[in-house]
Amino acid sequence: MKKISILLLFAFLTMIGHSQESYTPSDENLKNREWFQDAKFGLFIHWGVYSVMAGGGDQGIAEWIMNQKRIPIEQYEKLPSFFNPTKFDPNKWVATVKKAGMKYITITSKHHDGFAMYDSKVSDYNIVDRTPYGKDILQQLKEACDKEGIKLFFYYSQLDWHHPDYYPRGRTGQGYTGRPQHGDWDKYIDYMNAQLTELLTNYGEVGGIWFDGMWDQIDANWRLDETYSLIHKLQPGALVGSNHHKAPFPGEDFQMFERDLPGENTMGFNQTGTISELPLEMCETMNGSWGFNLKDHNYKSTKRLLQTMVKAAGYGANFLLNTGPMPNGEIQPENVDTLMVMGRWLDKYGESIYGTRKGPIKPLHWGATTQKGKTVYVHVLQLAEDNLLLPKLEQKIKSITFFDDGTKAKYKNTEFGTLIHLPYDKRQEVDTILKVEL
Ligand code: JFZ
Repeated sequence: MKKISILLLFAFLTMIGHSQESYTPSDENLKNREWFQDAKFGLFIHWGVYSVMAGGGDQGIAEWIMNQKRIPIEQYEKLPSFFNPTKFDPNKWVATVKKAGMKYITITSKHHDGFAMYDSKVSDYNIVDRTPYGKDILQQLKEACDKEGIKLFFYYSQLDWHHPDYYPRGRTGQGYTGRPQHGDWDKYIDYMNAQLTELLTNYGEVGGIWFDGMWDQIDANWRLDETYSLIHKLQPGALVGSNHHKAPFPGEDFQMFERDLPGENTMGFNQTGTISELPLEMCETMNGSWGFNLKDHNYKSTKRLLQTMVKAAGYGANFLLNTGPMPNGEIQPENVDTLMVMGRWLDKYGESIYGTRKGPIKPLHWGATTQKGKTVYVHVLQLAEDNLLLPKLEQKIKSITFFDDGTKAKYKNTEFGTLIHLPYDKRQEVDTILKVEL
């Protein structure tokens, strides 16, 4: 009997332990990568018990409030008892997402504060056990998503300011939490893998896992191999990505960029200039906060957000746009307005975004290009002159038309490229799109 169980254990370990260095994505995974690249636009949702604090009157704080205000665990643990989102309506969220032209949702299952927004059995620090609301948010959202064909991804923070075994501690969660100055790191990783197992077994087919927090101590023994193998074993189709701000590690299925276009580093996060061959995704906030912040009214214009989405598409990257729902469970009306404007734009111009890949010309100061088959979409976002010099394409141009009215554009081929005439009365405020047939 003992021998058999040891054998089984060994078989299990070798099964999950095989190195991600030699990871070959399953057919399903490859198919989902194509779906992901076609989808282009998703909603990022930062929602947790921190939403109750609404930033605490500080413009720059939201889901980080525990750490930034140095709130000890003992006090922070009161927040769940105030979390009662009576107006949460997952069908309404999903309807908004659909109207916005988004194809998927990525929601925080557990952020750095360690609080699980779902019915976790490996810890009672979760929404069902600790809030008056008492219901599993993820499960309700998944059901609403399934009805409407929206994919659901789970954000999961590897960094944890609550779990005592997250020790040694990293750059954050130090000194104020009231945790003992010792802990068993491996026990923490086991706990994390157990939570991931829940997320990948209790909610049907999951779009993928969006990791964050490794940057807290990048050199720790995260046992990534084991975690990534576990995910790929439980759901071979699920896409794994991580916000570690480095070139992708083996076992990851997409590469992400935080608040910057691929290759850019205006925020100081994306130290790697590497743009991998994997599917790409850029995440961005509508104001300056991820979680709900009562005082942050620094909303980006819809023009700016649409142009960022177009530029991202020009790099072949998805645009994951964030909202931080309010503690009552509703999405901020200002954010809904923004999403509706974007959705209307996509209703009209979606052909030039969905299902495309990066165009033959890398995004430049004037705009970006996307491509589908033999059609190149030239997105002119800003141009003072009434002529655009489109750098030389490898293939011969058959025709150039304005997307809006289908009329032919005048152009001539020069030794530097194609000079396209763009009269001012043909120009659009957000994006003047030309269809170039090859
Ligand atoms: C991370 C989270 O900390 C943040 O709360 C949010 O979820 C965002 C999408 O991802 O953002 C980071 C990650 C790393 C740093 C800063 C913000 N960093 O290394 O300084």
